[in-house]
Amino acid sequence: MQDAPFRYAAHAYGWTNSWVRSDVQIIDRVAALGLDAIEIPLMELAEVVPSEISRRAEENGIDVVTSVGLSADKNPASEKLSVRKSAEDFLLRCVDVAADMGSPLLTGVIYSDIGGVLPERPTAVHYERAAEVLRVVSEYARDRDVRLGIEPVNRYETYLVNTASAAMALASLVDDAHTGVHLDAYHMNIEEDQFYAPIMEAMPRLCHFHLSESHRGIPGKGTVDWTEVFRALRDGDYVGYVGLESFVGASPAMAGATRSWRDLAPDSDTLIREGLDFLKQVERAVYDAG
Ligand SMILES: [Mn+2]
Repeated sequence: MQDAPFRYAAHAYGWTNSWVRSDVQIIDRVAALGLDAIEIPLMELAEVVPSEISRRAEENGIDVVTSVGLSADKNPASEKLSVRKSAEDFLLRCVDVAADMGSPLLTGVIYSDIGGVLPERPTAVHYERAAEVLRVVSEYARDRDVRLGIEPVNRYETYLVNTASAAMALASLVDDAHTGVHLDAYHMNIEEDQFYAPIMEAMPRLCHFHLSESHRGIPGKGTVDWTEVFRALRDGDYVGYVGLESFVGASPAMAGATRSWRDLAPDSDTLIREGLDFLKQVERAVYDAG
C-alpha cells in the first residue's frame, strides 16, 4: 500500500461568515480535526494579518493556503479599464498577503467577478482581458513563490470559466507556468460530463482540488462519484492539496454568492469529521486497488 500524496485542507468559511482578525482561532480547530492545512479566504483582506496566521499555523503544525473570489468592482474581464486595474491591484496585494503567510497558493475565482451576469455570450475579448491581468499577477506571484490557480465555477457564479477545459484554455492564454488550475467537484457535478476525464485534462496544471459534495454538504452524502475523482488524482500522479469547502448557512459573504442558505450538516465540525472519514476511506480503497 502506498500513501496518497495529499494534504487535506479545510476552508475557514466553514466556521465564520466573513474573516475577522479574531478568526485566527479557527486554525486551532482545523488542526484538532486532523487536517493538514487551513484555507484562508482573502475577501476581507484588511482583516487578514499574515504574521498572526502563519505563527498560529506553525504552532499547530499545519500549512496555510489562500483563495479568493472577486467582487464586481474588481473584475479582470470587465470592459472598464479602471475595474481591470482595481482587479490587478487587489490580486497583487493578495499575492503579497499569501506569500507573507507562507501560502504556496492563491486560487479561486481570480478571472472574473463572482455572480456577475453578461447579457451575451462571452467572447475572446473577455478572455484576453482576464489573461492580461493574470499575466501581470502571475509574473509577480512567481517572484514571491506563490502559484495562481484558476478555479472554474458553475454558470450561476461566473460567465467566464465553467469547465476544466475553459480553465486550461485561459491558463494557456496567460501563458505562464505559474498559473495553475484548481478544480472543485461541486462545480464539476453541474458543468462536466463526468469527473475522470476533466481532472486528467487539467492534471498538467492542477494545483488544488475542492472535495465539495454536489450540494456542498457532507462528502459521501451527495451524487459526486468520489471513486472516479480519486482514480483520476491517482492516475495523474497528483501531489498536493485537496480541500473541504463548505459555508456556514446564512452567511452573507459566501452563502449569498453561492446560494448556500440551508443547513447542510448539523455543524461544520461534523461535516468535516464525517466527510474526511469518508474521503480517506475512498482514497485508501482507490490507492490500494491501483
Ligand atoms: Mn471551490
